[in-house]
Amino acid sequence: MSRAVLSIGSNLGDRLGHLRTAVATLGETVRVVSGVYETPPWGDADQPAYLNAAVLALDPAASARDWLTRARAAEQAADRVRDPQRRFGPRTLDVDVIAVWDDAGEPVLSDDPELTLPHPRAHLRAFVLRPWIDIEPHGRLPGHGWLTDLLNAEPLAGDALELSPRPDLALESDT
Ligand code: PH2
Ligand code: MG
Ligand code: MG
Repeated sequence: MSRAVLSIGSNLGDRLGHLRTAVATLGETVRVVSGVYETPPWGDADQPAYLNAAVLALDPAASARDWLTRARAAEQAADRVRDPQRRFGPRTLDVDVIAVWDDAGEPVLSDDPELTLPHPRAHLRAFVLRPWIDIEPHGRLPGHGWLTDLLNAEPLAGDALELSPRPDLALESDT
């Protein structure tokens, strides 16, 4: 299982610095990094705006679980503190495994509650799909279809208009 799309987001402290920590922690697996978007908070309005981006990572040896382990390691590196009372609340760094493909290019499907694949809410989140389109313009979300179709149709089309590209905030991989 070798290819993963990860969504990264931050809305506390040094937001860009935390996204950079994510890319640095994922290290050599990182192949492409999207642009950075400023996005209104989804799910819980009473929190600061997020910076969001997406990462395409490759590692022929990695299982789907390995991507989750790496995502958590990156969150730890940004001193993420989880608030069990506020599932969609503010965070220094969130790294979500959105989709994984195996060596044959087939999407990995999982209904494990700890790692559901594809991510069960990705098709509802413009802040996930818009950065992903940057790095895979012809990408598909397994089970849902073309990324561009999802983003351009309701219910996401309105949300997509509220995302602001931040070309002044570049996220480059050092690797
Ligand atoms: N993440 C959340 C909750 N709400 N809103 C935006 N704009 N971006 C996020 O990454 C985000 C959110 C929980 O993971
Ligand atoms: Mg998340
Ligand atoms: Mg998360």
